[in-house]
Amino acid sequence: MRALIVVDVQNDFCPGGALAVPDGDAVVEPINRLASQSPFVVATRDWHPPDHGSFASQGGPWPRHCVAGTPGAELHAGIDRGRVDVVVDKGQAPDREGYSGFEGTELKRLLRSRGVDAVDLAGLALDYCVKATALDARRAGLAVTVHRGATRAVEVQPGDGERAVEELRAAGVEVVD
Ligand code: VGL
Ligand code: ZN
Repeated sequence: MRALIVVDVQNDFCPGGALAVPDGDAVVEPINRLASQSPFVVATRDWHPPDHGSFASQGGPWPRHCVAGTPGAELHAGIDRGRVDVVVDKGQAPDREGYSGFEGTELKRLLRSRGVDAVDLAGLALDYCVKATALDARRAGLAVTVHRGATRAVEVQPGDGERAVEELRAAGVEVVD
């Protein structure tokens, strides 16, 4: 059984958002296509407390983003919510990065309980939360396919997206267009 994991397609990661990923909203249409062909769809949300340790105000690397309950933390309005079976919120512990959808969540148990043995991944950002979620999915023993055209990278450093792809492939993740 396959599942699609849609990673963090939230307003704050899209153009105009607090931590906009270049061209971030371009993932919406390909994700809706993937979701329409997927028997089970999970959407993760970065869902931080207002004093999250990753925020610059707390000495972290990022501007304040995806504060739980704010409009910036909502899924992009273009995502077909009717296709999303479960929303998993992550990044809630103030002192942990929480990039991976598996970190501090029920995601592994959820997939197990549905008999999922293979996951398709898409969303934002390729070089952070998509990568971390894909690597944890491999560690959980799942077959993992990342749909690169349905992701975008932050690229704090130019080339981070390409390096993420290499790291994923080295870990046994299939990366397709
Ligand atoms: C993310 C930076 C900070 C992501 C989340 O979703 O890739 N990146 N928090
Ligand atoms: Zn975050």
